[in-house]
Order: sequence, then C-alpha cells, then structure tokens
Amino acid sequence: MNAAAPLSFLRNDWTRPEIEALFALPFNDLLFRAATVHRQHFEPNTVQVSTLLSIKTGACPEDCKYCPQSNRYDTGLEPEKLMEVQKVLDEAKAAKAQGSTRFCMGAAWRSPKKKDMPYVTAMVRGVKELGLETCMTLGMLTQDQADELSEAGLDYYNHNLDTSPEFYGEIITTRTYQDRLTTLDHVRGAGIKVCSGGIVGMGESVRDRAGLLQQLANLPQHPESVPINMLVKVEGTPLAEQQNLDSFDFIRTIAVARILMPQSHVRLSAGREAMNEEMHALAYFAGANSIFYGEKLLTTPNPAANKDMQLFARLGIKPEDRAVEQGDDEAEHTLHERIEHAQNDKLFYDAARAN
Ligand code: SAM
Ligand code: DTB
Ligand code: SF4
Repeated sequence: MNAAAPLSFLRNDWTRPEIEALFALPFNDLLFRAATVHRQHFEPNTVQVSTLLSIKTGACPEDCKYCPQSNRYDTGLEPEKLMEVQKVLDEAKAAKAQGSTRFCMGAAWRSPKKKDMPYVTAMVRGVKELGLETCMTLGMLTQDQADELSEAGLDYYNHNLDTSPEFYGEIITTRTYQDRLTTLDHVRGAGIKVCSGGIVGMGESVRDRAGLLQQLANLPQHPESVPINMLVKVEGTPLAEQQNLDSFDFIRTIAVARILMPQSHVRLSAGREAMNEEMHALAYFAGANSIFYGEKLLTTPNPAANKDMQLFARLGIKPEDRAVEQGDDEAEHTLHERIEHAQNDKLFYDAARAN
C-alpha cells in the first residue's frame, strides 16, 4: 500500500482486510497518511470543544461491563435522579462562560421513558437558547422520541456502537448490536446529527477495532462525530483489571478513524486523564479534532480545562469557533482569552527557566 496515497473521497464500502492493512502500516506511514487526509478536510490546528454533564446518574439496568453506572456492579457511585431543568441550564451557562461551544447531556438509561421526554426536550430548548450546540445521549430511542428531540432543536445524538459485532457479546448482553444500529437509524431519520464511536482497551483484538470502524464508516452516512474512548478502568466493574492498552495502538485507532471518515470530527474522548501531553499531541496529529473539556466526564475525572488550554497554546491549536458563525462571539472571546493567558503563562515559564 502506498503510504502517501491521498484518500480524500468518502467511501461506505470499506472491507475488513483493507482496514486491518491500515492498522498494520508502519506507525509513521499511518500517521503521515492520516495527517494528510486530515489536512485535506479540516484546518489541522483547530479542535472542537464540548462539555459533558450527567443529567441522570447511576442505577442503570444495562450490564455494559465497562460502565460505573450499571446497577449490576458495586462501584460506590451515588445514584442521582433526573436533574431539574434549571440546574442543567445553570451548568450550561457555566460551560459557555468557560468557552465550550457544545453541551452534551448524558443519562444512565436503557432508553428514556414517556414521562422523561418533556424534561429532556425543555433542556434542549433552554440550552439552545443560550447559543450552545446541543447533544444528548439517553440510550435507545424510538423514531417518535428521536422526532420529538429533533423538534426541540437537538443538534447531535450520541449512541456508540462500542466495539465490533463479534466482540460485542463479551461486553453487553442486555441490548443487541442491531438495537444500536436501529437507534442510529432513528436519529438519522429525524434529521439529528449522529455522534457514534466506541471504546478501545477492553481486551478486543485489532480485528475488533477494525470491525468497529468498519461498521461506523459503512453506515449509509458517516457519523458527523466519532468519539474514540479509551477504557476508563473503574473499580467494581468487570473490566477494572483490564491490561493497559498500548499507547501507539490507541493512536493507530484514531488515525484509522480519520482515514476512513475524512469529514467527521474524531473525538479524543474518555481516558485522557491517563494520557500524557505527548500522547495528546500525537492524537491531534493523527486527526483527532474534538475533545470533552472540563474537569469531569459523566462520573469520572477529565483533565482540568486550564491544562488543556495550556497544551493548546504550546501546540498552537485553536478551539473551533462556532460562536462567530452565529454572530455571538462572547464564548469565543472567553476561550481566546484563556488561550492568551495560557500562552503568557508559558512565555513567563520559559523566561523563568532561562534565567
Ligand atoms: N446510557 C446511555 C447509553 O449507554 O446508551 C448513554 C450514556 S453511556 C455512559 C455513553 C457511552 O459512554 C457508552 O456507550 C460508552 O461508550 C462510554 N463509556 C461509559 N463508560 C465508559 C468507560 N468506563 N470508559 C470509556 N467509555 C465509557
Ligand atoms: C462518549 O463516547 N463518551 C462520553 C460520552 N460519549 C457520553 C462518556 C464517557 C464516559 C466515561 C465514564 C464516566 O465518566 O462515567
Ligand atoms: Fe447504562 Fe449507558 Fe452505562 Fe450501559 S453505558 S450501563 S446503558 S449508562
């Protein structure tokens, strides 16, 4: 395979051997190729930043082996019922003030109940009014529920395939792979943008990673957003003692996702607490161009916002600015101010070190 061959057109017919061959490329060839594709479709020094909030925590009836929120495992997590709408809006305001452009709300549900819908749609309406993009992840959706969320103005729905069809049964038994594909179909059918990805580091093989990416890339339309999570090992879950994933294998997964889905935002998602700055930098070079920003994911820690901003400054990365497109530049200003501060901090640090 020619490492430099440009792959700029969109395909939905990737075969597993083709994808496995990408994984098998020498690391530098794979990264060069992914970075080339990235540059053909995106401004390569721009990263989208989203904030995540758990609007309903724990006590989930599903048995996902990685998840601290399943009621099957004793992880010491304190369950919390659905948050009040106003409290969610207060959190969204704070996220906006921090410079986030998208607010993602997650609920530990198998699927939303009828009685929940008025609350979640009110959250979507309220968050949109603040000028933020909205994203939700609430479990499986019927077509009617997807339509209702779309009507409320939901921009993105996150529903992950998590892994390959073959490995899936080792991780989750309470809903099927087909259930997940059906929900994605309902989301697409409702005109909501699709956010779908998976988790690596659960003991799957390279073939499984290729299988996950094949499923995503061969959907009728690529997901607009593809979160690649590295397993966060939580005590009490069946995957708590899983072996650490090789860092380069994680970066390879990002790079292959970038090559397969050239126009999608590839999100460097859960697991960043366990990644050093060099690994973040490699992930951005390999084509990751979105992160969750702020101290907490749903229930587990995430790097401090300031730490991300300092790294952005050191790497010359700018946050993607959606605010300007909308004529509302308040959030953009905040983020640029934070980057400027971080840049000044770095100059100060470098000067102090030189003396
Ligand atoms: N309950 C809903 C569902 O699963 O459809 C939405 C929330 S669920 C927490 C969203 C996604 O978070 C999961 O599909 C999984 O990919 C990811 N996730 C959960 N726990 C994780 C962990 N320990 N490490 C990495 N990713 C995780
Ligand atoms: C996604 O792919 N990753 C996010 C988001 N979608 C909802 C969730 C990560 C959860 C990590 C474990 C936790 O904090 O509970
Ligand atoms: Fe429940 Fe979602 Fe966690 Fe699975 S991943 S146990 S569905 S909260």
